[in-house]
Amino acid sequence: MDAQPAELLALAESIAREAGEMLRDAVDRPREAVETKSSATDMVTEVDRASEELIAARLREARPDDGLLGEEGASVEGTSGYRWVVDPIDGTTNFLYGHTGFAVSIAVEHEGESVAGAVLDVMAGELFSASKGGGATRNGEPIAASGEREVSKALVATGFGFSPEHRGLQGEVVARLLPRIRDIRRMGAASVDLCSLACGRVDGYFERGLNRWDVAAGGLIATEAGAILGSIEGGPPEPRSMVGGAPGVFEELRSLVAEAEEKAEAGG
Ligand code: LIP
Repeated sequence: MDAQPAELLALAESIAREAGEMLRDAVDRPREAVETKSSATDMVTEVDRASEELIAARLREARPDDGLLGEEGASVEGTSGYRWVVDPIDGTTNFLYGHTGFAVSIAVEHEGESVAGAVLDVMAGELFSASKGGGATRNGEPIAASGEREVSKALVATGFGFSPEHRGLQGEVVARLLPRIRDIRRMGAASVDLCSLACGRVDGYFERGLNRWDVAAGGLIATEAGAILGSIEGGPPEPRSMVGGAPGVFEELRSLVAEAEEKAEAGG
């Protein structure tokens, strides 16, 4: 059944708040990883699973014909043309260590494109939201990407994958970029990085090796706030190759990242 983006967004926000309350309670209790996934440092907790179960149950109640893709295994085909894409805790390592900067990320796609999304930065109490064509907000107030126009003054967020063999190269890319930009921020959750880009807390962002659930909501929020997103190679953004920037720095930053990767891979 067709739905207005505003209705879908309200549902995403409401469920993100409820899941966020669960996480806020859980962060004050003993936490432990119950399983690792792609590597020994790619961890999952019972709270990741409980959060995804809660979100899936609320979505099933409200939109039983929609599809669902969740990081921790939730998967429903659906028949409505809408699919919900969920990261029940984005920044699981932050959550496990009691760091700030973990989030609930809930997006809904229509025919493969995000049409509404909400990211709740739990410890900051900041709910970032956007609907396609409707702009982006933080706690209901409009947000916009920064006006920075000089890459040398750009504050850039990034993240690293879990596979040891890739992390060395990713570290080399950062080392090559550092003299060319203001500074790097590694905050630990792609959705929070993208929302930071959306509200001008960073001027740029890049990362390789993400998944759809990491970027489905934050990517919409960033573009609705006026940021530009693309792939490091120069095409449209994709989870495996993501770069974003304020309009004044995007293309130069993308080019710098691509150049740094090429030199790092060549051992130059
Ligand atoms: C995280 C991403 C982050 C990346 C981390 C991790 P998770 O997702 O959001 O950008 O750098 O390594 O993959 O695993 O916490 O949901």
